[in-house]
Amino acid sequence: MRLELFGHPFSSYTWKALIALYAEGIAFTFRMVDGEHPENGQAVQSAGPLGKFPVLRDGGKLVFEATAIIEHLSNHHAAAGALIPADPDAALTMRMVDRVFDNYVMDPMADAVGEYLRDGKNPDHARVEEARGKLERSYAWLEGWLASYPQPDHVTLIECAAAPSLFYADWVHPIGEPYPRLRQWRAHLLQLPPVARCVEEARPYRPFFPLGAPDRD
Ligand SMILES: N[C@@H](CCC(=O)N[C@@H](CS)C(=O)NCC(=O)O)C(=O)O
Repeated sequence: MRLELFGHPFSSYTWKALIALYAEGIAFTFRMVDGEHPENGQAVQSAGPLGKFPVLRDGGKLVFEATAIIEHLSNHHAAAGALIPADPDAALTMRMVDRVFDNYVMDPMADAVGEYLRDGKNPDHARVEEARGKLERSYAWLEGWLASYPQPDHVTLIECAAAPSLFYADWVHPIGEPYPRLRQWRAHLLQLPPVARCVEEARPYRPFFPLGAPDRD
């Protein structure tokens, strides 16, 4: 049975799953989660506790959490070892870095965006500054980490996590000149075909970015 991915083209976590699907050439049907497709929203609500997307439907199984979706694709649909290495220690390191992108890049980015969604004219500036401070610390850590990251010639869990989180984080708190490796890697990631496809599919929704989308990327 054909896989189905429930999500939205402007959603960073949807990108994370889409990048893996595109990179591995896995056939699937995209199910848009929006007001015009309430049945898709219902499927998402039935999967996890907070009704977040993306959600993957594989036959009778619903998989939520973007990382778990990539683990599922790696186990059942992708080339062996492509998304996540078979070696347990290498896989552990990859999962650790995946957590860095979700917890310390995506989360503070989403916190800042959430403030503007809550009240675009009157965001809580202290909370926005706190989120920016966390992003700055993450950028500094990633700059050091990149010095020894052997950038693979294929997409792994790390590229799936890094591309959307750095794409949007840079819109919230630009990656500054002290981080040349991170700036270069973000540009490199955005040019990877599976990522470039997500960027283009999301482009029509840029006017909805609560802080205002910059005129680049
Ligand atoms: N931990 C989740 C986070 C997913 C998430 O935050 N998704 C956002 C879209 S990027 C969402 O569902 N937003 C709608 C909502 O929170 O109701 C994952 O890794 O998939």
